[in-house]
Order: sequence, then structure tokens, then C-alpha cells
Amino acid sequence: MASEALLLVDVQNDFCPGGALPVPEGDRIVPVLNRYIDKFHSTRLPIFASRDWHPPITKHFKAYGGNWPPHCVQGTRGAQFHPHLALPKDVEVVSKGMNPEKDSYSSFQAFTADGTDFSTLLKERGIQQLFVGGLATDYCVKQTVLDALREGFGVVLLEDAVRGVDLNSGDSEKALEEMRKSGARRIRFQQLTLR
Ligand code: VGL
Ligand code: ZN
Repeated sequence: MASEALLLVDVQNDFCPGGALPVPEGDRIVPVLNRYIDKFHSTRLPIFASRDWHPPITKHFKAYGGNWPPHCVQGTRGAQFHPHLALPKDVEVVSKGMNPEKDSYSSFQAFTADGTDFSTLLKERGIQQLFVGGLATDYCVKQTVLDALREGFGVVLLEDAVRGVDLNSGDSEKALEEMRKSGARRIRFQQLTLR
């Protein structure tokens, strides 16, 4: 069974320039992620994609007590994956942020369409090591990586395939450092080796 897998975190229109909650240069990671996708796909390793998938009314949004403008509302164009992201047909999509009472960032709070949580899904597939890229470094990527490590997965953070919000300047750099200290390895595409 494959023990390594690629996880693409929230590479959605609303997190890219022109979207509702744009991450600066968020779209720049798309061609880089496509190289990783190609490598995992041709090595026949599984590829997972998480998405932020909110109802129109949720405590996650400013108007209802949260931090954020409305974004990634279920069924809207903003919630779709970036059109240039070359997702293979057999990508496994997991969705998070559906509970209107909760703020959730981590892909480990995401579920498949049939209700399997992400951690269970990974264990069912025999995944032990996750290669993680996507948006945003200082929110969802960070929470996902820290949860993965807490749950005992190995994590390789794809440094050239993440971008952050930096609401406070330096947030992304701090997040990268925190992930590293917690046990994530950081690589760039040239350093990628798969079993
Ligand atoms: C995210 C802010 C709000 C993320 C989600 O996925 O990083 N950030 N909702
Ligand atoms: Zn959100």
C-alpha cells in the first residue's frame, strides 16, 4: 500500500488574487503544485485536495461574529478549485467549514462526501507521510500540518508551493518555523524524492 500522499490545501479561487479573501500571490503556487501533482500521479501515489466549503451564514464570517469576509460559499465560483490546477480524475476531495457554529481551518476537520473524516480516510489508505502545499501558510496549512504531526503522520512541507495571508507581517515565516520545530521537513521541488 502507498504510504506517501500529496495534500493540496484549499487551492480555491477565493484565496487567489481577485477572490474574496485573496492570499497575495496565491495563484503563483498553481504551476508549482502541478509539477508535484504530475510526480505523484505518475508514481501512482494518492492525491487529496481539501476545500473550504462554507454555508452562506456561519459564525466564521464577520457579519455573524467571525473574522472573515464571506468566502468559499458552497456552490459558488469562489469555492471552486483554481481553474489551472491540474487535478487528476481520481483526486479525493475533502470539505471543511460546513458547521455554521464553528471556525475550522485544519484539513483534519474535513470530510469526504460520504462522511468519512480525513484522518480515518488516510489510515484506511495506509498513508503515513503527507506532502503538503496550498493556502494559506499561516492558517489552514499550519493547522493541517500541526494536526497531522499530532496524529502521528510524517509531514513534508512544500515550501515553494505555499503562500500566506500575513495579516500581521511575518505570520507566514513564523508559521513555517513552528511547523519545522514541530517536526515537519521543509523541501522544494528539486529535493523531492519518492519511494
Ligand atoms: C482559511 C481563512 C478563512 C484557510 C479559511 O483555509 O487558510 N483562511 N478560512
Ligand atoms: Zn474559511
